[in-house]
Amino acid sequence: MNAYLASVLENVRTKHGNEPEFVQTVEEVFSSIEPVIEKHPEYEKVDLLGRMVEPERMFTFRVVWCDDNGQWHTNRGWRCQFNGAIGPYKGGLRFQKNVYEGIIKFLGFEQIFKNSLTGLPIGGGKGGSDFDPAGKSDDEVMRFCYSFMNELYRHIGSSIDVPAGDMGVGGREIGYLFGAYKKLTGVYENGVLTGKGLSYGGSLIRPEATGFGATYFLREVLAHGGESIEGKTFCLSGFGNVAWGAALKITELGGKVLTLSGPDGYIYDRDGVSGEKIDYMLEMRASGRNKVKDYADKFGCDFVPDKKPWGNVKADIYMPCAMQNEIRIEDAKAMVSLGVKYLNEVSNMPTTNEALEYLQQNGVLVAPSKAVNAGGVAVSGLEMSQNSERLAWSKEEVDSKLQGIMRGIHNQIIEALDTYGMGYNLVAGANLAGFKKVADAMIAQGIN
Ligand code: 2IT
Repeated sequence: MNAYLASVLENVRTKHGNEPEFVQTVEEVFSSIEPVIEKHPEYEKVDLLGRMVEPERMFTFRVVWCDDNGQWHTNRGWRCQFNGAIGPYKGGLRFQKNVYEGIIKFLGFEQIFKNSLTGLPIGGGKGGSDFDPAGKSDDEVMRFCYSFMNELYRHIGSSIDVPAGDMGVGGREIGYLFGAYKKLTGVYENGVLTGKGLSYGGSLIRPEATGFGATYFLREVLAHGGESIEGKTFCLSGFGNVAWGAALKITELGGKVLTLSGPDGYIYDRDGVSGEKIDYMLEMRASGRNKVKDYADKFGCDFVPDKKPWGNVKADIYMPCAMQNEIRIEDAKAMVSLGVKYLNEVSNMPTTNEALEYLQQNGVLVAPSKAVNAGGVAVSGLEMSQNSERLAWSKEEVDSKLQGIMRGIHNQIIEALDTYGMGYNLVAGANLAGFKKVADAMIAQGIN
């Protein structure tokens, strides 16, 4: 490996040993960008890579809230403003029990390159809390969100940092966060958050965007090999907003979704998840029970407890839509034995680096999450544009822009691979293309 690249990586490993997810994502990006670093020896003198792995700023804050029984609780909140070279920081907020600095940093780092790939002027950021939304009442969620914003409001703005949702943060939470921001600042600045409801500046297609975008990207990948979604079978994990959007678009384009999963296990529906069964995913999510078994009970299909579909169910295409590191080396081996040909990563970093390497070496075509799931943040970028122009685009307009953006990402990847004389390695191409634009902007702006 290039000596400069290796030394920065070694530094990251030493410094962030207690943040394995962050180290993992840096290793993944750095494993691809060697050709561009070799071509640009001037990067070392200005320590471009050392700068890139250090967030511009990151803060931690106390979030105190009161539950319905009058008991007070203290959680921790974070916002990481990782890289603002190409636009205001942009990225979601994750509310989940297991959130800590390493998760926020890994998501923030991924977000830099993902946002760059969209072609829109948005920098990379991420935030969240170790607040556990499971089983909380609406009122409790509202009090938590107001308290969270009580600190966050001083750090964000439509030209500064624009948070959105991620796991545990959906339309309801964004509504409360927006209400709190407006109350605290006295300004109706609707471009300060995205993923808003339609009645106060949200964009059509934003709820569907991540799943739709992932399916549009896959369509480009399949077309590149002369294939299509029609008639293909799919394994999905998760049953949240992202899996819902993907299931809608896959079925519309003639594919068949065989599985969904939850923390309790996975369902295997041989007839395919379609029609009212897709609508039911929203009901299951809204119930707050967080159990995918409810689907099997309602529609009478198989339920396998405590497992994921990976390596257990044969399908043409795997699309993880749940969380990081859900596909590990043993799953990768089982996938290859089953003859799965495509892994279209939807959730952020769903595959461990070891599993990723194994899959690529054994003929599985992997489309990386920073390209595949970029449709979500891209439509957030479109929401920002609509807010700043004080207008609202139709469903058709947003959807056609989203399709254009996903096609554009695939084209950029191909271009980067051509530039460096590489084959159809989507992981490398996405990293090379995403990185180069941010690098150029940082160099152009000098000491930053
Ligand atoms: O991971 C992601 O790209 C998101 N959670 C969406 C971020 C956004 O700003 O819409």
